[in-house]
Amino acid sequence: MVAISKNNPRRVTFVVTGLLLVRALVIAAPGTPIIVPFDPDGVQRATVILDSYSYEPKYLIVQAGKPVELILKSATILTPHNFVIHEPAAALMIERDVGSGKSETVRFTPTQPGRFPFYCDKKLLFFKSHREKGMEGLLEVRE
Ligand SMILES: [Cu+2]
Repeated sequence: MVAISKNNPRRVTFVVTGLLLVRALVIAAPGTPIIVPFDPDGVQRATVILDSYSYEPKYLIVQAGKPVELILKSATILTPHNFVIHEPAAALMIERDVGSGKSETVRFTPTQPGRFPFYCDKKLLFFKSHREKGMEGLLEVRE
């Protein structure tokens, strides 16, 4: 009989492969898309909850050429997070820190249609970044 220990390399490989598969599925299907509604002032406004390590909602759809306002609310007690979109080709450059328990508001007007990832690039020492732990989402800009 073969004893199964946590250090069994085949078992570890199996678990790692499984985790990579789950991660691939999560990225392919980033959750139910939320079409960000227009407020009477003409701004597409949504609240996004930042937690360790997630955004909720994590898939936002907005219209190009109209202002967007995202209220970023931290649900954490200790861990600071941020909200980053780094898309220079689409003139979409956002980087906002959100302290634990704090709220921040970002405003921007996306001009180019496309699908742009947003993520938290915080990272503690040699640990994985928050993005690598799953803290990312998708902004889809439609014409
Ligand atoms: Cu974070």
